[in-house]
Amino acid sequence: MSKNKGRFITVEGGEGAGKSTNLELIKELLEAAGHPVLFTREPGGTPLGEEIRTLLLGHRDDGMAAETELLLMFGARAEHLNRKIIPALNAGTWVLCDRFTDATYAYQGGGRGIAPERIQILEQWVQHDLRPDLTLLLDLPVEVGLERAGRRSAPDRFESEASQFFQNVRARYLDIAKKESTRVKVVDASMPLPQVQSQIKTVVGAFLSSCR
Ligand code: T5A
Repeated sequence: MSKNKGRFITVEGGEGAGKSTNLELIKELLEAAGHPVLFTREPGGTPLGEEIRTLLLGHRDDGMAAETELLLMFGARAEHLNRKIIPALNAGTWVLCDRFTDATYAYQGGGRGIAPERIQILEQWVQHDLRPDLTLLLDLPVEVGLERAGRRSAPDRFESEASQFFQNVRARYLDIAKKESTRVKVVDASMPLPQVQSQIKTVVGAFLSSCR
């Protein structure tokens, strides 16, 4: 990416990994280094994307086909990229996004069993060559994350899945991190918050240094 363009940073992890808790810290670290930051999330981030999010997360008596779920994720993403993310990056703003396409590989791929090759086709179609510059993967045992998430709010449609679904999600995330270790940095999110935040500061600090 050219020097005058913004950088694209994503935060990923299973349920209750602490993304919301730590996003503000990451934003502060980037801003302290002098970068304008746009904070956004997926699914969602635009008015239409937020409507799609409501459809995706809401409980449905008649369920939802895995393919529908996948296409809705990319529908929201196309809107988000075209209307918000790409214009911001082109204007030199750094974009900090709560989840992105790694979540699709993890949840719709690992969790629902859709072949990664099919996700890849949509990724290329919707994103072209755009990929995050840095991804922080907040990793923790499934039971710990679900217990934390359960303390916070009633389970949405994804959080209502069985434990094996989340084991598969976690395994796929870790697989991505292994294959793309330059971009994806794993943070041990099972630790107490000060230790998690110290790891995040190290990762973000190293990334900022590499951008100078
Ligand atoms: N999805 C998304 C897909 O299936 N495919 C896709 O392509 C995309 C983009 C919504 C859902 O969409 C799915 C995945 C998701 O199921 P979401 O709302 O971003 O995505 O996801 P959630 O995981 O539901 O987000 P949560 O808000 O539940 O979890 P967070 O943000 O990771 O966790 P957070 O910060 O709210 O923390 C949970 C609790 O733990 C405490 C916090 O205080 C809070 O109470 N906590 C800690 N406690 C102890 N020690 C620590 N270190 C702690 N850190 C946080």
